Amino acid sequence: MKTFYPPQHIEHQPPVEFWNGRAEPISEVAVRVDSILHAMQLAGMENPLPVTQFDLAETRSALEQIHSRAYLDYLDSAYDHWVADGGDPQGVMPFISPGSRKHGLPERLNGLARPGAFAFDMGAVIVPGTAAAALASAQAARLAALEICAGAASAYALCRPPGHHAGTDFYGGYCYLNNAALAVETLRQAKGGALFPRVALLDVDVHHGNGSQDIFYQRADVFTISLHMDPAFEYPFFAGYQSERGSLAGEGYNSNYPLPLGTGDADYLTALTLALDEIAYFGPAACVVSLGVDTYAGDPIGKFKLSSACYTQIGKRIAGLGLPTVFVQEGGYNLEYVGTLVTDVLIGFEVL
Ligand code: OKP
Ligand code: ZN
Repeated sequence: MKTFYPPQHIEHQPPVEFWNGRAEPISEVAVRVDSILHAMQLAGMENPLPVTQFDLAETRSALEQIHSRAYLDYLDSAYDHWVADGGDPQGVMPFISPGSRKHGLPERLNGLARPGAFAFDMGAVIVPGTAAAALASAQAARLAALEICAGAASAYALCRPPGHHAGTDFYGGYCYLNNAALAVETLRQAKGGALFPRVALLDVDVHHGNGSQDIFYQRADVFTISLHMDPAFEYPFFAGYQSERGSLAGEGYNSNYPLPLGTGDADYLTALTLALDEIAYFGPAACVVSLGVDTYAGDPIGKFKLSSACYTQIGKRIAGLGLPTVFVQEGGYNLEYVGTLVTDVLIGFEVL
């Protein structure tokens, strides 16, 4: 399958994140991409295509279908405003939140305060290269989706930074632009909506895809479904519960599978099978997979216990849907194994 990746990701290397009140080194590091590229090469997969020149205006207008303009403008200018108003040049991070939301946003918001209007945590630091990297990462997902529109059975976007925690107008958890949502929306827009009238977005990252859920929460044409660590115990805490089923027209078109910390292969695959049954019942014409491999037992931040043998199975079962599928990279932080776990899923899918 064709693979797209954004070489610009290398300019995005935030120095630190805050977690539990402590400054910690960031798990979402640039060498994750090298691990994946290396494993793909070892597995003899098609050469990944770098996303270099693309039409920024076109990508921006596609992104406006899933993010608010105010948020996209913020992301573009956050670093400059932050530094101009006295913020630490190491990177942009919220240190104040609006508290009461009764007054809307002020007309002119100080560059130091702006992050508080959009960031939901202190884990997605903005450095000078972040906006361009996020844009190229989103473009990789868009190109993978366009492959499917052109008739391919599958495509893979090796996205960095990841995207599933980015919502309509919020960001966090290493995510700035929602790459998978952009892939979904690209499929939906193809041929005036006629090519893929319904699309499923399956999120197998160990963390709940709160951004993806937010973007499609009121829509019936996109079924969002996520398997993840029970948010009562783990990040992102505020969303990912079973009771979140979608609202208005989207009621019934969001489905969450919070699973206990320590979940292993058997219980995971059982839940995945239920999720795939729900997707089949929805009857989509295509599927986008938010592919996180931080479910692995050896992952430094995920708290599931999947064995490395499970990933081929995951790929095979997803292939069982028989749908054109876009894989979009999310998490996976074991630098030694992230590459093979990802290629196991992709190869499992291809050689069903
Ligand atoms: C992003 B993705 C531990 C930091 C944990 C929050 C998790 C962000 C996950 N040192 N940071 O993989 O869903
Ligand atoms: Zn994750």
